[in-house]
Amino acid sequence: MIDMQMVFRWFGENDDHIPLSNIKQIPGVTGIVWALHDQAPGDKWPLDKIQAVKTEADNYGFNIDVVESVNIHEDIKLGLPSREQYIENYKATIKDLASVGVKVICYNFMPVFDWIRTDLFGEVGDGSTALFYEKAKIDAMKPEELVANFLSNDEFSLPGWEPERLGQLAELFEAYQNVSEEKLWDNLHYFLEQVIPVAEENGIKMAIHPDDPPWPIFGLPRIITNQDNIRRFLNLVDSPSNGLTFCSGSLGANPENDLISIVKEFGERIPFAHIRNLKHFSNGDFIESSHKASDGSVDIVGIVKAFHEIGFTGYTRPDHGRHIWDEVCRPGYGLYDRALGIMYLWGIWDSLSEKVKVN
Ligand code: DNO
Ligand code: MN
Repeated sequence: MIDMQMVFRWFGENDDHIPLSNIKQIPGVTGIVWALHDQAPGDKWPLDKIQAVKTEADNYGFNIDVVESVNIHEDIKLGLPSREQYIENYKATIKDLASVGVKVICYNFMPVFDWIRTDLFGEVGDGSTALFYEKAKIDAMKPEELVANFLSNDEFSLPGWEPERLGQLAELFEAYQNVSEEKLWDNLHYFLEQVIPVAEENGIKMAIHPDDPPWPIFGLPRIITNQDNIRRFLNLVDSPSNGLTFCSGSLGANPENDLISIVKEFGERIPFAHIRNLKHFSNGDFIESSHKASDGSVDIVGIVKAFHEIGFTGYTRPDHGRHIWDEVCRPGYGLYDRALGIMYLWGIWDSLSEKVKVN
């Protein structure tokens, strides 16, 4: 049988404290998940920079099959006339990525903010820290305060939190006044109708990442939030190139989401999976916990079993980890806990496989 393919997010030579030589020592990792993090959303990615990442990865025998993310310009999400140029740039980037062998492009369609937490270093309870979401704090907070908190973490850049873009917060919020949930669906549909045929022609699977967390915040609509909405999304353009990044942590932040049922229903349309755990509290807070099922509220074992059962051969990454063993790292993206997570995922996976290949 063909296994799932384990990949590891890497922020690039200049921006990641983890060298590829270390990633090479994590068992079973065959590729890096990458992006050109210095490109603003909407830019066409320069081909020479794309090729440079490919060359670096080649030096370590890693594939570069998965890109996370090519971010979507706000004008596309807003449905402004200026979206046309940004969509053209997106198509050109898809073609160039395909030219170096990229197979999957992860992206999201969340207005203004990407992932949201209140504390990047919440106490897990075992002496480690992790990304934490405090409901009451968000409910009482102004978006400006959240941005100030996030951007004061200046040692490492945070994915999806570009200071230049978030400097225009008031204008962005103003522009979204006219964008209801239904309007956001329309704008997503418009984008997909233009981009998916280009993805198809170039052998690329687009894989939308669910909203994290999966509910509206600060009055901004969020639509990739649950099983019904994922079904609606996949039907907007019914093509294998229009897929889902399954993220157990994002979807699992809402205890009402049945994650195993989501894997079973949409398995064929999931080219890429993020598998991680988190722990819910009764007041609506949650903290990211170790991957071990009993450390959190997400049935990681059941999820891996479901993927195994459907014969999943797509790409998987451990997504975020805790900050352990005094590692100084980008929040959520340390080496140690993500490596532990990978070994847990492999342990479950191999124990389900009838015949494990030994050397
Ligand atoms: C954060 C990530 C997100 C994710 C994007 C995908 O750690 O999970 O920034 O990459 O939402 O587009
Ligand atoms: Mn994720």
